[in-house]
Amino acid sequence: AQKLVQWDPHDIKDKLLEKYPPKVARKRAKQIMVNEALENSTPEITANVRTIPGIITMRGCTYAGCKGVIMGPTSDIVNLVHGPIGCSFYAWLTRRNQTDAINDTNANYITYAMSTDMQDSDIIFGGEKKLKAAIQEAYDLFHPKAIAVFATCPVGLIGDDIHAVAKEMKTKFGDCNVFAFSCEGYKGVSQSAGHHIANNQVFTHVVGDSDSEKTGEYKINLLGEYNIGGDGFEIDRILNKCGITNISTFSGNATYDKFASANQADLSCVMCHRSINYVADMLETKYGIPWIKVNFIGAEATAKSLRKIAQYFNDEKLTKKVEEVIAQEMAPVVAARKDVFPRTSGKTAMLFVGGSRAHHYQELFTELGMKTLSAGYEFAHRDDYEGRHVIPHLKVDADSRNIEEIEVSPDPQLYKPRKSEEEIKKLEAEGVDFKEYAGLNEAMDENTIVIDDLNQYEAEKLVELLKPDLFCAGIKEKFSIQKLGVPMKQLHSYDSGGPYAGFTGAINFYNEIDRLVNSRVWGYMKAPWQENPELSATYAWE
Ligand code: CFM
Ligand code: HCA
Repeated sequence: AQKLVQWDPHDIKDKLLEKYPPKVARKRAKQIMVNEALENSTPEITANVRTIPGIITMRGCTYAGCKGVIMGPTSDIVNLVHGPIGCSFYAWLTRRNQTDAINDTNANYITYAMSTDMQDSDIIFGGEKKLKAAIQEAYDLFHPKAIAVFATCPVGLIGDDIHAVAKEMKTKFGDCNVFAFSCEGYKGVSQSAGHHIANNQVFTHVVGDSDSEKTGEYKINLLGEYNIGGDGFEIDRILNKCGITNISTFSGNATYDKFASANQADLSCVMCHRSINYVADMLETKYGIPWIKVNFIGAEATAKSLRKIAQYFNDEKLTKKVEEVIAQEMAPVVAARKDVFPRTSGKTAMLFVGGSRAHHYQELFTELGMKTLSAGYEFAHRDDYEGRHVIPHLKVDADSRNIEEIEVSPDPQLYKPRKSEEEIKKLEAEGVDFKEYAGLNEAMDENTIVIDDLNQYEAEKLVELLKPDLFCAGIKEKFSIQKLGVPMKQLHSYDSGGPYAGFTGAINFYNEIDRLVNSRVWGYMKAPWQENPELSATYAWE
């Protein structure tokens, strides 16, 4: 196996910046961090700032974060895009968020791309009439429980009042909730602002609106799980086996009624902190539902998360059941790991994904004995890198028209669990940290390189310099990396694979990664630096 014998992360950082004009290099330097222990401080990374114009970023826009990420997986809400057709077309079934064909309302609009198809004349004379007509058409066709309206860039620029239209139509129908999102793509610096706009509106317009009572001994919400490649199905399978009732996932395989019932849970479990942590806080503040951090990516992490849930409920029957399930599910996982480990251990990986997977997937690579050389997020905030020591927040006003960045420190008052303080202290003394959240920097080894908002140029340069055995990112990176002779695994869409969550998911992942990093096909390819040795890296390999 290839082994890096010379590794100076500072030198790598310099080489990544070498070609930039001085001003760009200065800015990018703050977003490239060598993960090392400093004498008096920890290294800080700049995150959640505007991409420098001219750079080909891996990021998406605010509309993508709102319409695609948070609301995209909802099955029985009509998601209507107010804008030119391209915005709808390019968001059509690209995220591999799976749904049950049949849900509690027997309605599933997931395969549709619904849009007002704005034309030049609508941009000049205003598009509100067209929007009203489209909402009416959707209502007449489907009689849905809810219609959600999404604004794309031109709508904000011409000033259509989508909230007034939504309100008017909701009043007119009486039996259909209509609400809108001012999620124009240009707002904010990335998808992250879109998550916030979506979550705020769901909390304001939907949560608490269910008229049916949810039953179950241990009722949880699963926040920040989007059922990509069926991950959510696997997590639900495990939770059901343990006797834990997941009443509402935000938003994998979600239905209107599931969102609406979130206020009935005993506990919220946060999976993707980046996209949703504030909903957990809002559920706690308004309804007194405490929350814990979980992670179901990685078999060990899954077991740990199940134990954490059981510890929260502090119930002997549940603890026993959880241990039984873990023992049963772990047996085939361990066997699968034993099989691939001799072939995967010692291999190296790089992970650049949106806001939490670059961290979560390191669990699976660790289980395979693989080392992550470099990783980073597209749009995370500093708390995702540094843990819950800093909480930069986006403040969005009630109808999501204005967004503003504020930085606040963690507010201990926000944590008001139903358990008594004494009980909490006792459990904490036993090593339970209900709000445990380590950032990416803390999770990674010394002398690795953490990079925020990686771009196309730096991705190729990194591969050329460090020649990892595997590169993980999204579709825009897929083929440029493979042309360098390095296998590439999509950790957004999972290519056509998955699930990778939970126990069955871990086995799927082990086998796929084994095949990828040991395939001989890459050896037949010539990367540019192999064809032209003068391009070759100055690093020695053995
Ligand atoms: Fe959370 Fe996600 Fe992610 Fe994300 Fe995304 Fe995604 Fe992602 Mo793509 S919510 S931050 S905005 S885990 S869509 S399911 S894969 S970038 S790392
Ligand atoms: C998004 C969605 C995305 C894109 C993935 C990719 C996803 O950010 O708009 O670039 O391959 O997971 O589908 O992150």
